[in-house]
Amino acid sequence: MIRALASTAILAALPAVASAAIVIERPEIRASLGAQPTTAAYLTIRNTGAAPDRLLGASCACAAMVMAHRSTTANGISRMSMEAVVEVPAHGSVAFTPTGRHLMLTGVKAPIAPGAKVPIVLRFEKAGPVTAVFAASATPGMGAEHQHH
Ligand SMILES: [Cu+2]
Repeated sequence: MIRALASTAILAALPAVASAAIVIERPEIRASLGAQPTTAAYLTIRNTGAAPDRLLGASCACAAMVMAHRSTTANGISRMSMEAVVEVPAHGSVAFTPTGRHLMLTGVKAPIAPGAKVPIVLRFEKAGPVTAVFAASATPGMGAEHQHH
């Protein structure tokens, strides 16, 4: 009860900025197998507004933690680093794909089956919380690796 009241107060305190400026495209989550405690999600964040915005965090009821990660490859060694803040330029977009940025879910509470619909809340500095429903695919990121413009 206290928790419900507190979150209502937080929502009410958010500035009434049009969250319509942020559009989530092609949300997709990699199905998790068995007791596998981590998985990844991919999407494109499009900012249709005239001002830049920033992704400050994400959360999912399905996992203990959701983080923005970036994979980079240097000298044949790939590594992952966490990005606390992801800039989304005005009239621009940021792609999370299997070869670059991704949302990393850790502490996944139950297996995510192919075809499942998983809501993830993305928290933006200006747009506030934006919920997108991620479709679970058994073949993660297929097609997303090829970016068409
Ligand atoms: Cu990662």
